[in-house]
Amino acid sequence: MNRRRFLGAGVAVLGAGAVGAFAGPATARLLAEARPGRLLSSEVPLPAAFQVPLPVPAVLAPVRSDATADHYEITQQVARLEILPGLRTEAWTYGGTFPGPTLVARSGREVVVRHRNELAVPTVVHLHGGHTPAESDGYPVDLLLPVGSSADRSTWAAHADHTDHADHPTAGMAGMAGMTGMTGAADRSRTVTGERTYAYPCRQRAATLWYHDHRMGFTGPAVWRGLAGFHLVRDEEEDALPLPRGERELPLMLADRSFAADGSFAYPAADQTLAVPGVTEDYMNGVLGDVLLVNGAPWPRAGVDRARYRLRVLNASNTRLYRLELDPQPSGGGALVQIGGDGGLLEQPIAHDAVEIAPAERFDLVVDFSRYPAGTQVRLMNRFGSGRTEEVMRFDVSSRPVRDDSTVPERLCTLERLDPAAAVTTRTFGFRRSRNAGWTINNQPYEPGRALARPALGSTEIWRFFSDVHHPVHVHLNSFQVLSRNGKDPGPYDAGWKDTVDLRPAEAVEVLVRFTDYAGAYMLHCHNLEHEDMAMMADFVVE
Ligand SMILES: [Cu+2]
Repeated sequence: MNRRRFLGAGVAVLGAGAVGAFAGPATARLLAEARPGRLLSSEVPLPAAFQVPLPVPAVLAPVRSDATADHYEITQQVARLEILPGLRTEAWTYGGTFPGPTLVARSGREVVVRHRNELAVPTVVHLHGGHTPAESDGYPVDLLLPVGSSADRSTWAAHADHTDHADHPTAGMAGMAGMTGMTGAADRSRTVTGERTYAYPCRQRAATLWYHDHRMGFTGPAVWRGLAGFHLVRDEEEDALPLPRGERELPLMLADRSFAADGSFAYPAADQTLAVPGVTEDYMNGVLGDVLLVNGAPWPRAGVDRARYRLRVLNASNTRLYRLELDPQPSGGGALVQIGGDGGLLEQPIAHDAVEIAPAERFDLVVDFSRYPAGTQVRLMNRFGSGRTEEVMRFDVSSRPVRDDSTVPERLCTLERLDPAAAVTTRTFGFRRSRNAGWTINNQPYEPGRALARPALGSTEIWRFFSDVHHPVHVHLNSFQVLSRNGKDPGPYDAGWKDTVDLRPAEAVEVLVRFTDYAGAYMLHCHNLEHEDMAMMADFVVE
């Protein structure tokens, strides 16, 4: 698609938007409560809640291991899954399942994943939260073209292109190397056909990461159709803690989806052939599904012992924000004991009654079900939802006598605190809808190769993000620490190392980030996937 068409789409949306681009103070107050997205209703009857057991994604076995690395292979393929009972849904999957298989990595041991693309569309794999060299980070035009599609590269290139060069046969790939601001470090000749090997050195602490599609302009529909999975990193520091483990450690991928009459995933793409990025006007502020899936199952239930469980909660929804709360609450409250966030363990646990989680954020929570009488049915609620979207899943507390040796120590680890005085500069990034260019950062729609920042390798900077409406802001390469929210202390969900921070309407959040180990072109972007696809991304180049 060319720039003219893209801008045209943006203008049409602005005309229809209920939310103004530059809201005044009164509007801003109204927006402070508003959450993004529009509900897309399914065309099939929704199943009753708590009927299907909670699935746990299988852990992928390496195809081989050597002294320094574990090697994996994943085939991206269409699979017909039974997500709603009695219906078949064609999904785009990693390895035939949704979520994809869970990779379990050891800190300091390299993970090498060979992805083979047997889908009908190009893909890009991003390891979210990974501390990854640029060439394996999933830069959004580093396409992995479908197997056997080499003769047709120019078609895919045009699909990925938001620029004026769409009529040029190499647009979207190597052709972008000629664009303004392109550096040698961001050589855009990394499109390949059939297979790509991503290498993750994994020089990072234990944390809940996830991998998902990141193709420019099409991340929303690709993730919606199923391209997401867990990637856990473990280390000795965490292993030494007496946390719940084994069957009492559950990854929970939250994702809302909608279904068409034939059981397929419904998604309001501007162009159902996915030749043009973005969604129809009504869904410019994001797509909300009316079916809540946990690990790919609608409103599942899980039998639990009267014991502590570690719940690694990931919000893999395109747009939906959740306020998670247990119902009933155990007497005394504080049921959701947060032990970690996006970037791994917190220094000390934080007991929450409720946890607010924006797209792409992770909360590592310990829940002690022995605080409930045997037989209690404990619902995980989403207090930001209504009707069917207010319920997420249910835990059924068993009556069988069990042993639980786990505890949550008062001190979980020693966290390095980044020092604001060490910051060499402060940069400001405004996340706003622009009058003439869709969703933008500093009024600029995304253009590969145009860097909005060039931090020096090894340096620490303060990045200040501000918003018009809700934007969950994600920075690649390094985790950050939240310094302030609206000039005040960080909020209750900002603790520890994070890689995604939720900006509420008309907020300013300052984070401290240190750029380590790898030079090259990386991204910062909104993780509302519809905003991301409609150009709310920017490059930064570490040099
Ligand atoms: Cu956004």
